[in-house]
Amino acid sequence: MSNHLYDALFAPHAGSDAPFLYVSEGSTISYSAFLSMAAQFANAFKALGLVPGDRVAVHINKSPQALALYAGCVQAGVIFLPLNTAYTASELDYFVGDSGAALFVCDPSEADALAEIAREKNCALLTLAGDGTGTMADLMSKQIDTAETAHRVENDIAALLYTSGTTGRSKGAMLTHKNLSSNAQALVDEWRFTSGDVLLHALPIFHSHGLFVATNVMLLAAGSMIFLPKFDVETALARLPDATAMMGVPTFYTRLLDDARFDKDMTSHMRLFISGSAPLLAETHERFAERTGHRILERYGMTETSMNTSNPYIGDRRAGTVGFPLADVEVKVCDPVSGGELDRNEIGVLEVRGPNVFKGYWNMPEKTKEELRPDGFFITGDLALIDMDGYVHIVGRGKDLIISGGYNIYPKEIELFLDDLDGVLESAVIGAPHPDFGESVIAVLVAEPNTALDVKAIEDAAKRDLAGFKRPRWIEVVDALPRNTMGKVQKKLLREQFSSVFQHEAG
Ligand code: MLC
Ligand code: AMP
Repeated sequence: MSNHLYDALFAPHAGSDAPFLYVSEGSTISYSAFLSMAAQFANAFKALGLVPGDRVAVHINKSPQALALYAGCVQAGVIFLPLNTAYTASELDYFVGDSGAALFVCDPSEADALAEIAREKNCALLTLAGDGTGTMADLMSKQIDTAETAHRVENDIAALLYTSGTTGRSKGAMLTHKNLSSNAQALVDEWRFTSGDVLLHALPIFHSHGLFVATNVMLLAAGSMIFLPKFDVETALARLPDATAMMGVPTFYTRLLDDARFDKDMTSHMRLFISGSAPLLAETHERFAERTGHRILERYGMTETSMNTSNPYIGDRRAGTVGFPLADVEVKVCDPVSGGELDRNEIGVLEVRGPNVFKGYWNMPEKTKEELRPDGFFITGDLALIDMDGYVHIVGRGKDLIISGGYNIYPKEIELFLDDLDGVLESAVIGAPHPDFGESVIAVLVAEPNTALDVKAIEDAAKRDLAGFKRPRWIEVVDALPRNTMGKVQKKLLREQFSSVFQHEAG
């Protein structure tokens, strides 16, 4: 049976003994071994009674098995829903409930804490640890290693990726088989990936960057990946000599530059360094070029669209720009009020259209309508201009968003959480420049009348309920929030006031 994404990314590797994943030194997983694991997962889903279109939520550590579980979902036609490993139980409760997941796969260490959520949501709970053990692993190991591939067409949903929203409620972006296959193809072509490439893969695999940009591209190119559980400078430096390319968020590159061993000699064999998910400072781009002789190739994308633009592989990679639209992707800069297209060099909201643009938000037709125009253009919420040479510059955000180390944080979500705490009258959450994470989170709080705020209790509550990267790293208690004549909190003033609080934090 035909399955659009499986046929594009996985089926061509049947019977191939070529290396796919270099796990630790000396341990390699071939393409055929990987496909066998995927088929066992697909059979395990069937054994659990899952049918195409069901959602499988996963909250597990990065491992070859975790990646094979994604492949198994595609083969079985079930929708893959990966979740940030930093999420706490109270955050997970929403995703499992909203998606109506039929199966929730978590790390064994958290199975007890999540059992109640699974029971309430009427969803099966199985476990998979980073070392490949757990009840999901037990079930899959009992299955045969070939599976029937479920019939899926271009417009069927392959994955549901939650992205936070300005209203504080996360939205599940529905990504279709065609969204993912077309974007992988455009990137392989643009970046010239081939079966000779070895990608240093140190990104998490629960987001678009590590899962789709990195993994799907390498699958399509039939290349291989040095598959690291997470990014750390020591391991990256040790494994870099075996790689030809690397993808990362800007924090990866600033951390590497902070290490004197990272120099021309260490990188002379590399073909390509790619950056995205957050703005790469022009200064970092230049420092990198000076130190290594390589110009980092910066690209721009979003969960809802996968990748939209890229600096050129051949040609001028310009610092501070995100390059040109990818093949088949249209971009335009529009007036935020009228929606009319603006001229070159004028700043407005970036809109994109193409086969990469998602199908809409899960169970949120109204939200979908607000952001996806009837003619197919998606309103990104990013402020941009297109210069006279056609390069796109992301110059700011129309949406209230903080990006810390490549993770998005929507202030509204944190404000709703803080406002609910004892003694807090109101709060404003802002981002400030951070030398390691690019930006980091500040909470400005106002206490209820005649109340002394217990900041330690607030920190403890944040630790319990919020993923680590979302927690305010600086809390300030003030008498009142600055407001304009309309009563709106003037975050710009707060950003100015607290702009240097992280200045001296080490990377
Ligand atoms: C971890 N911590 C962070 C953080 N990551 N704090 C702020 N911002 C972050 N990004 C906190 C933890 O909660 C913990 O806090 C402490 O730092 C140490 O945790 P760690 O796991 O050891 O951190 P570290 O390994 O240093 O992680 C930093 C990082 C990682 C930059 C390597 O965050 C990372 O891999 N980021 C990549 C994000 C990414 O893939 N984004 C793509 C999104 S897709 P405490 O208090 O508990 O000690 C997308 C579309 C597109 O945006 O265009 O690509
Ligand atoms: P996410 O919601 O995690 O998909 O994050 C997408 C957002 O990250 C975009 O809307 C941009 O604001 C930002 N982003 C991604 N890549 C870049 C980049 N190269 N430069 C600036 N911002 C970026």
